[in-house]
Amino acid sequence: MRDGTLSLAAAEDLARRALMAAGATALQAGPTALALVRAEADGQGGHGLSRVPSYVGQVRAGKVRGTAVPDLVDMRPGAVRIDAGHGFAYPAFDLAITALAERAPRLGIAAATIHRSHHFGVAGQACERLAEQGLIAFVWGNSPKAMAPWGGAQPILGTNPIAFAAPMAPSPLVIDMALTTVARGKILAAREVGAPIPGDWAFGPDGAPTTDAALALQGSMAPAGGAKGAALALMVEVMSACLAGGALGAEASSLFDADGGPPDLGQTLLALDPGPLSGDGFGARVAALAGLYAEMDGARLPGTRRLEARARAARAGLTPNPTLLAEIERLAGAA
Ligand code: PYC
Repeated sequence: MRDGTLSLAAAEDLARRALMAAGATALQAGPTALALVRAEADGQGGHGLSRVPSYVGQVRAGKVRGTAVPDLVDMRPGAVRIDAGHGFAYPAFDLAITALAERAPRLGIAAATIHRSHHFGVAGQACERLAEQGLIAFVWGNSPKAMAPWGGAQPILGTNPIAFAAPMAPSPLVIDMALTTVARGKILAAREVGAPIPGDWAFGPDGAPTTDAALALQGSMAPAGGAKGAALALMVEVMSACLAGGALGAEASSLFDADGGPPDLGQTLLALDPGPLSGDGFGARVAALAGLYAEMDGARLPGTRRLEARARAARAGLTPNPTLLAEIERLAGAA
């Protein structure tokens, strides 16, 4: 380490050791540390190393079962159901990705649901890994309540991210979005410094738009795209909690603290082989579409900034906030 800068391998090792010191097995800690470091490298700090202290607290409290072994049940040739066992989501995602990468090319299409699950971080990561293997992928996952239905005032829907990826040269096209206008972390940060928030980020407890961060945190997050975002969040709830058999966002415990029982969230992955469905023309059509973006001044394909951040992190390493780094080192027994 130099000036608080860590290589990606060192950051992964540190996060893994912090999780294992709390009681997580290598099977749980390994994929979790890797996913957090990938998120951090991709510029998604809210799903990155900042999660280590709260993950550690949840393992210590038993809210996350650090010894869980995800279990896959074959329901149909193209349908698998995975029990994450109240462990971290990432080992269950590894199992799902391996199963879909084998089944979708053979069957044309395959799906996996994950239940008794937890925070799954950057939704696009799983889709990207499937797209790297030549598959189109979708992921839907619910999260604890943060957003009211359109017209209502009480939050019952989560941020409910949806992600999509497709094979494309030189890197897969990845589209990944939570369905709130902004991440809750931005409102927390505004409250910390007593700053107002833009009027389209959140509603107060009375359902009216607010610029007061403290009121917003007692109310609900604004859906991205108004009524359409709220409707998409409902779709995600059906595709994840209902389809996988998990807790609704309205029922799930927080992903940030060690209070309450396991959040019991659900996630669904769908993989399609574009070859047979497109008469083998998919790659050429996607290249033509990407070409239209490349020719237009100012047009940016989704994911461009993510790839730039990733390349920078691979070259220069990660420089986490010094207080956070000291805390993770303490948790890992390295300081
Ligand atoms: O991006 O909001 C999000 C999210 C919630 C759970 C996993 N990702």
